[in-house]
Amino acid sequence: MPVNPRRIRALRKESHDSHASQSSGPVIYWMSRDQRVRDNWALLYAGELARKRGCPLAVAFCLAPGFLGATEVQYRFMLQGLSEVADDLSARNIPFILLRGDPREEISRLIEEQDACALVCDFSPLRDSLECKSHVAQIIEIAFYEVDAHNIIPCWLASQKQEWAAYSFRPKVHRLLFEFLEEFPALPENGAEKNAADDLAESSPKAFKEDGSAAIDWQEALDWPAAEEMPDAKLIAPGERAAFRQLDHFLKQGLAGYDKDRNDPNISGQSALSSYLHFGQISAQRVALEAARSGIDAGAFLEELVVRRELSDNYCYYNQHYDDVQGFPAWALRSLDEHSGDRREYLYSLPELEKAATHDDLWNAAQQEMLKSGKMHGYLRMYWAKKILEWTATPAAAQAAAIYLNDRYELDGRDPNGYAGIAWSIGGLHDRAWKERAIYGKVRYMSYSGAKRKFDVQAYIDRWSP
Ligand code: FAD
Ligand code: FO1
Repeated sequence: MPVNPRRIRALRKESHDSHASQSSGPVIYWMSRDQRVRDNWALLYAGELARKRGCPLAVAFCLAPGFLGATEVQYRFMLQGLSEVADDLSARNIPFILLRGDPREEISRLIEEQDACALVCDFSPLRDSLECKSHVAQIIEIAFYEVDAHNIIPCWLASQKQEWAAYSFRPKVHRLLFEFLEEFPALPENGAEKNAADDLAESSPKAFKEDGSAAIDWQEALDWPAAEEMPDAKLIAPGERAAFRQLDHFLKQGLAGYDKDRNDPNISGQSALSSYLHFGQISAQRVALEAARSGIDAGAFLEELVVRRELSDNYCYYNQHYDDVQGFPAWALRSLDEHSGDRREYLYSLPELEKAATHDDLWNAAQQEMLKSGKMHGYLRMYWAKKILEWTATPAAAQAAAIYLNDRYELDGRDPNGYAGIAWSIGGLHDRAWKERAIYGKVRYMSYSGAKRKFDVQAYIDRWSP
């Protein structure tokens, strides 16, 4: 079954006067956001193109140091996942090429070196990623296609404009789910083109060790001083297989109680899939299919996984100010501005926040949870970001601090969900106006006493305080 053409858009059409149409090289899938072999529409489409053209398929990943403030911790998680990707591709005779440097240069050089006949990439709404692809599209001469392999409904189809809230986005999503929430076909092997693929693997930069195994030495690959961040962090296991184990565990143990338990930070009531989803180590569409087939009422979970998650992509794609205060809705920006002169009882510097050294033991515990596990509980992320608004000089400073900490310490950070979640907490994005109060204006407020009514705050503090 061919990939639904509505998932694909051409970033550069094939020009028949160029040498590209006679090229004998591979179709290259430039993997970035969707770092998996199973259930990957971009990889499936690249395979489809390769079969049609009778040429081999290869996958390239360009390791770009310092991506949006990520540290060694996140790179290690990502590279361990990529090592599994390389193994799984190798089992299907598909070469995996690990590049290092600026993708603008590295991808175009690879195309030339390999005499590639077409390029396929996955989709991200983030600025750097869009700019990078648009640059590559301008300098290469072969056909270049983008496939939204991250969202169930391609971001540009789900809505053609920025949606103001879940209520306006939800009906659009539900209408299109019928078409897009479909089962994935299996990925065929590089078959008749195997010899060409072997040649390509021989000549391409090595993502494989001398013994032929595909493991990536992340330390070697990173080649920059080890970061001091999160030295004792106990992180979840990386990779596609670990992601499937977590999904299985959640379907059996967590889904039935999700609606009730997800807001209690003392219970593992959430799916804990966000880091796997962020790095594309599991497909949201696979998670949605399995949840929908489980026979359990998955409505509340699918609302988060599909509507809220894809709404974040919608925000970042259509609002170029997704990470500054200009991205906030006008009512919130105006209201925050009116309260910009309000007295702040506490003012903390970024290092004080970073070290979890505030007067608020619940906030400190949430910050510690992030430092020690690479994942703060969802309920506390809202409280955490809102308190930063209360304790910094301006909403802009609060947003910048929240983004810095979120992107540096969360495994799932540097994601549209993070920029939207922070803009929701600090700037009223996708929310409505609430009762006006100091500093927050009409932006929704959250309090320590409110948290105490929801869950056992002391138990959480005892668990995460040093
Ligand atoms: P579950 O509750 O099991 O949900 C399943 C999936 O649905 C999540 O993995 C995620 O992909 C999606 N989802 C859940 N809640 C939301 C939401 N509110 N908005 C959009 N998608 C959602 N999420 C990130 O993935 N990365 C971030 O950097 C991030 N930063 C956040 C910062 C703040 C201030 C706030 C308020 C929220 C942030 N979120 C972020 C959204 C949400 O808190 C996390 O996705 C969720 O807690 C991850 O845990 P889980 O996978 O166990 O979620
Ligand atoms: N994608 C890449 O193509 N190359 C990278 O070096 C890279 C690093 C990276 C580090 C942390 C992180 O959270 C994501 C990273 N990604 C990288 C993935 C991807 O580009 C992003 O997830 C998307 O752009 C987010 O929309």
